Amino acid sequence: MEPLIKIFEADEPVLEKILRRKALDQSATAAVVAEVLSAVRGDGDAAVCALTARFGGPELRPDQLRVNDEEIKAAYGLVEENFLSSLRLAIKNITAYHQKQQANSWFKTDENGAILGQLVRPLRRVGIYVPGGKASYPSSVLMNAIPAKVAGVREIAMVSPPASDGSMNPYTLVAAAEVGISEIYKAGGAQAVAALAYGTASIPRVDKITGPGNIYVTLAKQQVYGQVDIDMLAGPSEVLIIADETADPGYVAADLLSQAEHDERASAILLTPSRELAGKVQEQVAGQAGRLGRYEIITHSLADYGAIVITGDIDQAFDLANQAAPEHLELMLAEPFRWLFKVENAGAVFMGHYSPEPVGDYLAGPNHILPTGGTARFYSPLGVDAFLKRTSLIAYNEPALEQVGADVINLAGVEGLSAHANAVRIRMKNCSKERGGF
Ligand code: HSO
Ligand code: ZN
Repeated sequence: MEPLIKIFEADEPVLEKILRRKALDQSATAAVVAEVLSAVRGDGDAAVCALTARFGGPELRPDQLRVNDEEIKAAYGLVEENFLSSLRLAIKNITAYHQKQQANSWFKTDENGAILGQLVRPLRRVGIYVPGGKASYPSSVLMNAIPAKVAGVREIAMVSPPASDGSMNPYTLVAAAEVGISEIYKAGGAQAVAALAYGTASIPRVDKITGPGNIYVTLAKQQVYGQVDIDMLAGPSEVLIIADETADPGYVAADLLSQAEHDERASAILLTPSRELAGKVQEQVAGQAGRLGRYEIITHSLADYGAIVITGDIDQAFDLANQAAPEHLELMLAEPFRWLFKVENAGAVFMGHYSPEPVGDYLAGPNHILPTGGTARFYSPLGVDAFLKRTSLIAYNEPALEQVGADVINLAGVEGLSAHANAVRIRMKNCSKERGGF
């Protein structure tokens, strides 16, 4: 029988496919998404409701799209007390972490008295997408909403797909209420993204859409980008572990499995120079997997996107990891801080033997909305900055303008823009205002 997770040598060409997952051809899905977007753009709420029903959701009237206060109150009655206390601990830690990301406006005056500065302002209104159905994650409510709140966003509209009976996941509703979100809509998929981007009678449009979703959601975000801003294009989750012989094979296997259970297309990779560890992890994966609830998903994802790779040394492991640019990078090494300088591309790094990735998924504090599919080469985790924008400030006075006027006029002259030159010349002392500055 094939092992659940295979062992490879670092130079095997097949690894290329696993380490650098290519995006699937999505043109057919993109065409469906484009139709959905244009339907919502044209018909607003009516299209949102019709599409919700067409894709297996409930029959809703436009006035039922928004979750009402009674539904939120009822949700509190459906969740356990220990969920609430764990959620509140997560909110506390995630808020404290993101508060450290707050950026301030600044001003500086130079020797001529010119003041330069940068105003930092929150976006006014954002939309957060929270998956429902098979992947319903209240934790993602916190990870979207808390940085937005810390940034000072005034209006947060949350969308999440309703169950087929029209109800919403109570844990998701309670998580939203706990972080102060009261504007929640029963809408999911590309139609929800379209409503947020273009606006409908019931769902006013937003300035930015954040949060992960399925492929329809991701492609919809891609297509509305420019109309609104988006955070990133998120794909299936990934973990890449670099381990030496000090790692506990049971821990390594458990962490690989914790990521593989997310999705058939999730990826879980171990890079290690220790052949002995590799063999033991392979055994542990087999031993632990059978006891897990999502065994089917795990076997698929490990077969296609799982690997244990024997590297020549730890340096080679870091080279491969930087090429893969994983969403989550775990360093199960004797001295992880000694190796940290090697990390170039990763969404989040988990250090040592007691930082399993799920602790970061839920409540350590950093965001779990992270770049996937190699995009950690250029994207950062979702954070407060995603909900802020900058406005530049220039405040010259007369002596400051005198000082640089000739240089502006020179540069404008080269560009053939005489009106630009004149806007400066007209203000300069040695230049007659009556003559309009020329
Ligand atoms: N590991 C996922 C986030 C998550 N895990 C939510 C559990 N719930 C992507 O970073
Ligand atoms: Zn997770």
